[in-house]
Amino acid sequence: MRTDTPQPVRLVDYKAPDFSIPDTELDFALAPETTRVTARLRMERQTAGVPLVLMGERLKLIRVAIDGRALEATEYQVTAETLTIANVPDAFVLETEVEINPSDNKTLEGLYMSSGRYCTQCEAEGFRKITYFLDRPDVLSRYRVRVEAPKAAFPHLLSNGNLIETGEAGDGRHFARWEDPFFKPCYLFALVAGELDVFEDSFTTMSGRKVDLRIFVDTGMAQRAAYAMDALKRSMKWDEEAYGREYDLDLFMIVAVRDFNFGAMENKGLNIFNASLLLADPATATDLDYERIESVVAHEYFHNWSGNRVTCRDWFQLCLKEGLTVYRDQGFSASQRGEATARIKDVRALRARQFPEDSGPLSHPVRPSSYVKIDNFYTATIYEKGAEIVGMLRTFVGAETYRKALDHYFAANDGTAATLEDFVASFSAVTGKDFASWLQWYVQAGTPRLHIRPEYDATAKTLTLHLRQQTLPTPGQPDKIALPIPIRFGLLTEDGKPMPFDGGKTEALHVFDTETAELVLHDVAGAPVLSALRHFSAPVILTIDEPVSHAFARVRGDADPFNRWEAAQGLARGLILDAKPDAAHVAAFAEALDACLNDDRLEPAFKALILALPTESDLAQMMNPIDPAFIHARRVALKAELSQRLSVTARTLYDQLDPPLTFSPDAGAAGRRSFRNALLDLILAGFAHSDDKPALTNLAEAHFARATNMTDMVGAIQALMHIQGLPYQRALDSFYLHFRNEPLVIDKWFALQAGCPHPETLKRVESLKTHPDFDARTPNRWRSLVQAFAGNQSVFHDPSGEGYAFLTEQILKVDTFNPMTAARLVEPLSRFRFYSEPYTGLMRKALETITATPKLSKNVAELAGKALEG
Ligand code: B3K
Ligand code: ZN
Repeated sequence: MRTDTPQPVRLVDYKAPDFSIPDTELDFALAPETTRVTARLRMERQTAGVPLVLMGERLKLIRVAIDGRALEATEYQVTAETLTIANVPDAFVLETEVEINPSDNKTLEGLYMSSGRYCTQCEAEGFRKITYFLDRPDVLSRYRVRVEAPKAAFPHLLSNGNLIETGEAGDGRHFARWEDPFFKPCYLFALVAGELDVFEDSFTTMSGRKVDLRIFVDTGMAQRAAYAMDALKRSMKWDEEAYGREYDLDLFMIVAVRDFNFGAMENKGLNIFNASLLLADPATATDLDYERIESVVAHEYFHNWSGNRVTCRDWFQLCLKEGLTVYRDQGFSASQRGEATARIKDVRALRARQFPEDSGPLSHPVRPSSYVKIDNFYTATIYEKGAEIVGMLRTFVGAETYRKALDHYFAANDGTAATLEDFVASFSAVTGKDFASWLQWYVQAGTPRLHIRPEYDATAKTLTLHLRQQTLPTPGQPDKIALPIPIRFGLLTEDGKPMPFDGGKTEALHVFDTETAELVLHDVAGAPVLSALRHFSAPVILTIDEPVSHAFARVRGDADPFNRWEAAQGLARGLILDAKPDAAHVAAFAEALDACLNDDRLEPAFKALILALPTESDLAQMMNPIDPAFIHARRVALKAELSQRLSVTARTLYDQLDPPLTFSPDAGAAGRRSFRNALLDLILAGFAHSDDKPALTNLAEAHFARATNMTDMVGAIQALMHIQGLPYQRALDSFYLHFRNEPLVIDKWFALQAGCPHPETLKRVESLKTHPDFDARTPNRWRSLVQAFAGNQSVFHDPSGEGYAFLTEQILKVDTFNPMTAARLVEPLSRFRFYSEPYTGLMRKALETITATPKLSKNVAELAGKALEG
């Protein structure tokens, strides 16, 4: 076990900065191993009598001067993480010159090289790897940047803001000067230099200003940026209409890079993207890729206001920008792709990632109170639960008031580093109400459980809803309080028709904010079916005391499509987790699905969603202790049974859905493809019990052979997973041969195999790690194998423990050079206490192996340590 446990940073210790830096001038003389960075910082003292302490890591200090006077070595002190100057005036210019080595920087933080280009990643604390600075988000500065590099190899020299000047610098070198007129924290600084192709367009803002839009990509790939550009223009328009937010510079640039620790980054005027979230064409990108590109392009663009113009006072307020921006991008996606399906997908993601996090040892509030490495807190809780809180506030105040509150927030905090209190205060300002209880959603960790017991009184024609909420203790928070839970609800008859209440209402909203309460509804003509938490109006775990027939009624006809889907998921969960489910219920469930599949009023995208059974990790959350093998076997069995019962419908609909000749990435066409692939998967799920296996094999192979886009290819390979053996292998080999020069597609090839829920996968993954195309130093490639494997429940949780050993080995390997990426994969081991034996003991052992490793990074040590503490 490590003994040098690093001290956590605590929210209660927050102190405003001792110095401000109104102006920052940076000069980069780029060289792969010896880049020189000269910084001239105009600084002003804010606290009397304190030394100047700047952050800096992995920097070779060449010189330091104050107001033009070079300091003697005795006048300053350098440690591995700081530069301290004991005596500085109240206002001065600090000049430092440092040397850094971008080509040796495999952490992919600070300035590093990717495919022969320079690029940067500064959020959260990467700027300190570029130069000495007050690397904290509440130090806002105006940047002027000069970049110089050899012209032939680095024709494009990019940074934030507006391009002021370019010119020759002698010896085949050239330079560019950039100026960003907006004050920004250093985490939004960016620089890119290299050879790139550019896809150009423009956008005219609502006030008539023309903005040049440029997306820079690998040479030869410009056309693959067309969809991202289209998404960008739609995002710009939507943000003007939905939030009144206009873009503020004359130029907006995006650069796609291959080596990136996560999805994308919102640097002011110069977003940097992981190429996997930017490049798309039908042959190489799936519909899911298109959907993600659209949402991430929007997300990073929306940050220009929620994050850049109004930034965070400290990293504890991270969800101020992330939760709000996720909420904004979800609104955009819903507007482009349909409210109901977008909501279902968002909730599915919330449940898959945030709910488990919030019930395990890594549970933390949306505003954490302490951290060791802030990189570990870019979590589903901060992003997705943070977005849910914004959504609840909007549900509570209504759309119009929400818009006023947001207008108020942006106006009141523009150009500042704000807090969650500032955000919530805007709701008070426009409503005159107190929002203190809502702030508790940011402070209290854990997913509230909401229980409803409906009680009908036939004489009084009333329905009483007995409400109860409870949040279980989480690490460091043993006692919980009641939170305001907005419950949107309606009533139905047993055959799924709306049933009015309270003088003719069909839907109402109740904010439940005590531990227990009773809500009485009047004028209820007969015993109703309750449809509660419509549109998933709060991020809680809902249980209703009701007969199973009520869930069937909701599947048949709930006016709220979310609850229709939700009811089907609930029924499926019950049927899977019950070792001997009632045969009549299985038959009724199949019939209910059959009716949905044949209902022409429902969108194909919705049908695909209702057909997808809850995932194994979703089911695991309902089982105590978790037995992954049981869950897998039961889920396979139910799917096989549904395949058999729905075979005629599935085959008829599949045949009717022949793909059109031309490809369109729009939501309608994508929905039809996803439905057709879901039907194929359902048909093939009956393979093991089929008496015509050759026919099913032909069907899947034909789907593969005729696929004209990546979505159908992936759909075919997934269908072939039910068959395994030669047909599966032939498809994989042909896929590899066809795409071997397309790194993003080869990532999919690795991920598909690692995600295959077949026991053979364990062996396959072991051999893939020695495949010539596997490279642990490229995060995309590493994740495609390791993350996909760790998410493959039945295989990862092999009772031999080999899956855990594989993950442990990979985490430790990557931790030696890229701790941020390695730490992201500790989570699958963290919930070991919830599993049955032998899993629980083997997972604990894997964590102990990790924590016992010498020279473990702070990132991995923090998470593995917390997981073991429980
Ligand atoms: N703000 C970045 C995430 C930075 C992660 C740093 N470890 C992208 C985003 O959420 O928009
Ligand atoms: Zn973000």
